[in-house]
Amino acid sequence: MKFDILTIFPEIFDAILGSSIIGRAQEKGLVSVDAHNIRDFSKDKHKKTDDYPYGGGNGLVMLAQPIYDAYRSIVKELDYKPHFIYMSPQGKPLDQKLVEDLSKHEHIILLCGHYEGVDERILEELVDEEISIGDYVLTGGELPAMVLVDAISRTIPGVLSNEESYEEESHKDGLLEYPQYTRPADFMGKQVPEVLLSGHHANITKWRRLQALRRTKARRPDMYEQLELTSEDKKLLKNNDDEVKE
Ligand code: 4FD
Repeated sequence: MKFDILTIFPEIFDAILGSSIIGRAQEKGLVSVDAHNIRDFSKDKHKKTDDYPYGGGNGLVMLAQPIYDAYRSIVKELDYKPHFIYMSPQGKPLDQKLVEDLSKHEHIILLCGHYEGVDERILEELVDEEISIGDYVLTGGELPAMVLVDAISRTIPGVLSNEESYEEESHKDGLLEYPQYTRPADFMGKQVPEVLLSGHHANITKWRRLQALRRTKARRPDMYEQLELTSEDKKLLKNNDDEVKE
């Protein structure tokens, strides 16, 4: 998976994505992340990348020309068109399903906007998809781009080790994760649930499923509504509806 990022702050990508799991994935050749400085493509003597909006108003708008030339420098030697994504609060909300769909692309270009956004003509000409990481506004699209790179990269086979595995985790089957415990069995007088120490694997599986169902119902009623409960799930909930805590 190849990511090319168009940004006015390329340094912050090297610092964050160069370390830890994504850094290791880059060394293994499973992922490559290249950040390109839009400012390098400015034709202005002051290397300007933005200007006042036509029609007036607050803030600045990013110029089309440096973004377009940065884009051309990436695609000029390619015989295909990479998937072009613009990170913006106006975009389609990101979820795990969208992450998995995006991971099917071999090559993604991410545009990070600033100020009041980007000249609309760039969006019409280049953008395949506008994506938002949530309903809040940040000072730039760089953090959202990093979120997207991280979320996509960890779905690529070989990026996560067995210990970190992508199987059986939050949002995979539309359920939140069950609670986890590790040593010691007693922490400040609080005990690990007995069933987890029992060694009875069928009971442990049932307990975890019940916890995941309850937690999803309590914290994410929107997700719970979308679930198709199996007859096993219904039995589990019915047999335990006396001891609800959450
Ligand atoms: N919620 C997000 C993306 C970008 C951003 C920007 C227009 C502001 C939040 C275009 C206005 C980009 C998000 C930069 N803030 N800020 O994904």
